[in-house]
Amino acid sequence: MAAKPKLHYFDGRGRMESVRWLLAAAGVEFEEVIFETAEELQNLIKSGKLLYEQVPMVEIDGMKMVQTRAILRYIATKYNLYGKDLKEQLLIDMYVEGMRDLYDMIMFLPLALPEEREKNIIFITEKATQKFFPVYEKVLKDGKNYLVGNQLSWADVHLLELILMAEECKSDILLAFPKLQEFKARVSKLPRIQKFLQPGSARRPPMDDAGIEAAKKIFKLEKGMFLKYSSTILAEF
Ligand code: GSN
Repeated sequence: MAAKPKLHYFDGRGRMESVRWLLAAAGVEFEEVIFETAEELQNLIKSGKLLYEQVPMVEIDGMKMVQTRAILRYIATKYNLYGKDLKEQLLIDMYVEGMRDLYDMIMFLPLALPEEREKNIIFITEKATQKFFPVYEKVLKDGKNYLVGNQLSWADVHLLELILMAEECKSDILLAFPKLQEFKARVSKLPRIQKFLQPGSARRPPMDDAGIEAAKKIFKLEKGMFLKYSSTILAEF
């Protein structure tokens, strides 16, 4: 039997959470090697196992994979969640890349300066409801159960993860999106996903203050780092 994939990361969502989601949706059991301190991360870097001295890193099929999207694409392809042909793969990429733009804004939100947080939530909510969610609502309007090819793909798994994250920012964010509400209910009931959504799974909760402080120390994140990113985004206003 092939060894279980081994996920190297800290004990939080971050960039690894989508990998956890996709493996769970594929029905693949995995192990996690969690580091808790900057020193442990430095030791992993010193071991030479990280191509860019960065995590997420996933050991799978004898490889040490890095770069989140590359990892996700490999898993999606291997477990038949990446469409049936090149055109379906392109659509999946187009949807996932759009989702990623919104996802990254939400992922960095805990790093916002306290005085910037509300402004960032308003910005994220506007982008979600005016730019991104209408795209997926429209795709699902044609009586489709899934975004691409009428079968579950990486794009669906990522969309559900994103919807749940966006709802943590604003609980009624799907109010004007009936198809996305149906999609959320339907995909949440798929047995593997349902299992992942149960307590006790590898799914991580939103970061609390202690978790944020721990992540800042591990990755030596700068104070106000989010502001640097978001000020570029906010310049669009
Ligand atoms: O998507 C990716 O995996 C890469 N393009 C980015 C990975 C990354 O930025 N990793 C950071 C941690 S933030 N989230 O996971 C990282 O490993 N920083 C450590 C360092 O010393 O740079």
